[in-house]
Amino acid sequence: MSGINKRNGGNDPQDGVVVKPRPKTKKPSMYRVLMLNDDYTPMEFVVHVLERFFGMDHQQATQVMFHVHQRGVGVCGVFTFEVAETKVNQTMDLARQHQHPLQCTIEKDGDE
Ligand code: TYC
Repeated sequence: MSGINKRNGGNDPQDGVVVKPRPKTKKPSMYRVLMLNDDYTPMEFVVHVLERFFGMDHQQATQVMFHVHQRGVGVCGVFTFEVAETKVNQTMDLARQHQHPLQCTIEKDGDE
């Protein structure tokens, strides 16, 4: 027998098998940012926030604002936790500066 490491006469069926490496990465959990309706925040302010912090065009932002106005709550977007948290803080800080009671919250996205 040639070779010092052959334990089975050089007949191991796994010899030469190339195993595809499985990347040990996980997709990050995703989080929805929800916007809540209230009776006082002006519609134009909500549209402005959706454009400025959530990257929507005017038409999208108007659609989402009306959805929230009519249904009470709506999704502004789905992000990793830190991004979601930043957008919520930016929104609520600006609302506070303008003395609007606008609220948004984060919830874990169901389907990952
Ligand atoms: N309901 C508000 C109004 O009639 C508008 C509004 C929409 C406020 C969406 C908050 O998340 C909101 N002025």
